[in-house]
Amino acid sequence: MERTFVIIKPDAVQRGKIGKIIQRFEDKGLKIVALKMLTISKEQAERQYSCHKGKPFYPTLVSFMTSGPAVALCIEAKNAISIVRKMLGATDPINSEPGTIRGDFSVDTKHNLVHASDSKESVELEEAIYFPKSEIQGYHFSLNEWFYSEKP
Ligand code: 3AN
Repeated sequence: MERTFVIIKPDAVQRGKIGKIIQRFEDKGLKIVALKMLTISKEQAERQYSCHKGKPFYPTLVSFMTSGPAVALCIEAKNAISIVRKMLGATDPINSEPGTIRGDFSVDTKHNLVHASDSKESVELEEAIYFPKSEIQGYHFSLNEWFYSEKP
């Protein structure tokens, strides 16, 4: 089973989209295994976006991510990383398809509502910034077998 990490960003919180975004994940059949609201610290944002350090948009990105409360989630499912990235849509809303979260709700790359890890390595790195292992729930999703089979 694969896990991914998601942040509902401060713009989505301010715009009252927390419920709508989480609803999409639940409707898809993804299992939420950790969830919390927090104001991201400068140190957390800098660690998360260390790969963008030095880029022109980096300072704005860090100040935006720390500008107000956000919601962090860990999500588990078969192929969770790719599926959630697809549900988000492209980084630049000019290219994000209608039907995706960014495609439906955003017009600007800086205010694109939601972040999700793009690889197993980034899940490990990002999850550790926001969630101690003790905050990630292991539980059986009783409807799992109606969404997919673990068998080949
Ligand atoms: P994604 O969030 O789709 O993985 P990344 O990792 O390339 O995209 O960028 C991280 C965040 O940095 C984006 N979500 C967006 O908020 C911001 N960002 C990326 N590229 C730009 C850009 N050219 N101008 C402004 N902000 C950007």
